[in-house]
Amino acid sequence: MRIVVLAGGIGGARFLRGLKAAAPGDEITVIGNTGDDIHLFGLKVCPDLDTVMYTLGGGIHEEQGWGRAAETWSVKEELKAYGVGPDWFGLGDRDFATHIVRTQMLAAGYPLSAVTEALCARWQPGVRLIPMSDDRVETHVLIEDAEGRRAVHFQEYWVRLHAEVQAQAILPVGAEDAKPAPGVLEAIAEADVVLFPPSNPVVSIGTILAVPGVRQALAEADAPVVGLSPIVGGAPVRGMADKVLAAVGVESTADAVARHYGPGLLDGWLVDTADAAAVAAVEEAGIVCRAVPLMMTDVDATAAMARAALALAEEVR
Ligand code: GDP
Ligand code: FO1
Ligand code: CA
Repeated sequence: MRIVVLAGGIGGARFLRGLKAAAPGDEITVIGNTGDDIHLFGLKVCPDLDTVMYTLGGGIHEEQGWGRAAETWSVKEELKAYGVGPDWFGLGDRDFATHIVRTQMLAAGYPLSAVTEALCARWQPGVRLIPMSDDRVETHVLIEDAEGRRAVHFQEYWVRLHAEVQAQAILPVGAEDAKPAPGVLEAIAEADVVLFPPSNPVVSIGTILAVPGVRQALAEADAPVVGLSPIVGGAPVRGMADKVLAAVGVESTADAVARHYGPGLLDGWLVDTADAAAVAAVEEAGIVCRAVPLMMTDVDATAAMARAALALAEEVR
């Protein structure tokens, strides 16, 4: 079976680990969000692609969820000694090597999709990981604080400002002129199932959907599209989904997120058992919905979620 997954970082990567366990013989293509990408110290950093690659390749810092295991910070300390910032974004020594290789290959003329494939040759994630686009897309967040009303890079909003200042709008800068990377539309058209993991609906999956052609390809695909709620009991399990959902006028509930995607996109939706009361509202909106445990506490629990998503896909096919 050919399974296509639209993924952000931690939520996407952890789900994929369970999906691989649940569907060992299947071909999994991951379309990764690149809206979190940032240029720092002359280097191109792709947090969500790296989180998927490191998690599935066994190199992730497990507790943190991003960055490398057994990381050291000499380069960061040396940059600080030079007074060269920004100091609010933590790039470790091991992680730096990834960004150096990526930036060098991009400068040599390789597109990001080819660079990602080359990086994955080392990590062997066991899935085909394709960036949503080879073109530069960067999510910015419109905020207003003591310094005035302005747009900041998503990483500045999340990592430096801790999403504490109210987000007024989410701007996927460059998305409207971006083309899907080679293989993205083909993978969707040829998929047997498309899954939305419990990734951020706005700044992860929403950004991928903002690339022209992706949403239409999903709507036209033969494959059923099934999603899993990142909102459990009225709040995100981790991260700032509640803040960015508010910025796009969507309540942080499992059913509001399903209705935000809508029946034109989603055929099926899984909510956590804590949100069983939301099932009726989702089904009223024309999306088949089931309540199952959705906490990714370990690979077994996550594999059970993946099996439930694949079973729902069969049911709605
Ligand atoms: P990010 O790019 O690192 O923010 O990761 P994603 O966009 O892929 O996923 C972020 C979302 O994952 C957040 O909105 C979380 O609520 C959700 N999430 C994280 N862990 C779990 C979990 O165990 N269960 C569910 N249902 N959602 C989770
Ligand atoms: N998240 C943080 O909260 N603080 C950091 O210093 C930080 C550094 C970092 C470096 C590389 C990388 O791939 C991810 C990193 N993240 C960091 C996570 C990153 O901000 C993610 O984009 C968000 O967690 C949302 O996806
Ligand atoms: Ca992300």
